[in-house]
Amino acid sequence: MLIKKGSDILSSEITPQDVYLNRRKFLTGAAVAGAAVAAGFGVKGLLSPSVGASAGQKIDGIQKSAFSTTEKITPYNDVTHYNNYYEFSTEKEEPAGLAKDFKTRPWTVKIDGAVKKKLELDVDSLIKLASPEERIYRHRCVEGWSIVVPWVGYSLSELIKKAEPLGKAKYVEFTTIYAPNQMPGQRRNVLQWPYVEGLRMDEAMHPLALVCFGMYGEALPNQDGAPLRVVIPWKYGFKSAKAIVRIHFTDSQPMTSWNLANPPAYGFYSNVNPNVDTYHSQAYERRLGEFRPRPTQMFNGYDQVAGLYTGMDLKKNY
Ligand SMILES: Nc1nc2c(c(=O)[nH]1)N[C@H]1C(S)=C(S)[C@@H](COP(=O)(O)O)O[C@H]1N2
Ligand SMILES: [Mo]
Repeated sequence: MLIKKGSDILSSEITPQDVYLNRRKFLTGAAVAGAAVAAGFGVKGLLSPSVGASAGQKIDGIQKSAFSTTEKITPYNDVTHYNNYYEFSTEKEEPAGLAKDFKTRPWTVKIDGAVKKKLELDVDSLIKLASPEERIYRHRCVEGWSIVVPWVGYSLSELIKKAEPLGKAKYVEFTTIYAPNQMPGQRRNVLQWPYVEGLRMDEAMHPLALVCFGMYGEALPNQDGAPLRVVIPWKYGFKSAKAIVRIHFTDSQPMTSWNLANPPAYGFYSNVNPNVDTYHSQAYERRLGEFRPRPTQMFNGYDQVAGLYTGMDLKKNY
């Protein structure tokens, strides 16, 4: 078997409150250590000028978006030191360090399958295809924590349109880079590699679906998915694949890494839904940095997507 049973994976994901609290203490320590390094070297990235060409670089000309929430933004240090990124580690504190030297340039994104125009785009030209917007979104992990992040990107539909999808393109599949020499997690069979996630075409075309290359006004840090990821705010976090190298259009529903690992826990749709418990109860969530659980909202509060699911039983199509 190449794939571990779902139960093996899930045991590493459970975050009881005591563990959570210890991690919070850890995060505070990490912030101090990070500050010391920054102070010592003055310039970010001075240690490895050839890698992560633009990680942390300021993005110019960012427009505000009407889709942004006015809720309190989660501190940068939490969002960059508490990550799910199994290509690097199943421990949330580890991707920040392990992804430090990950090479994000040169980087090509292939757009293919059921499209009129197959494209191979250098990531820096892809980024320039539309003007960057700041989208402050709630982001809900299926494990029960949530964050509010000022992502930078543009609607995925803008990119999809450039490839002119054919009528038979009913689904879109996103594939993360496969680079086991750089990604230690890919040398272990915790998930099927490369990481694959997917959306139905109308979901991908919804203006809320974001192709993302920055956050907090700067290029994405490696641990958050540099150089390019998607952010689908009404779905659980794992639908938002990081470090994408391929966008592929198909006529049938793609198999996804998480669904393969544990079908009862991770459905294809994975819309945030407090009424459907997957492996974890989904009724409440805890915002990073807060202690009082808050009720989870249907579609993570993004009611404007409800029309995509009219007539569907969302208990069956979890
Ligand atoms: N390639 C890849 N993408 C991924 C993951 C991953 O392990 N690998 N984890 C997912 C999960 S479970 C979550 S919650 C979000 C976390 O994004 P963040 O670290 O930027 O908060 O990334 C998603 N995208
Ligand atoms: Mo997640």
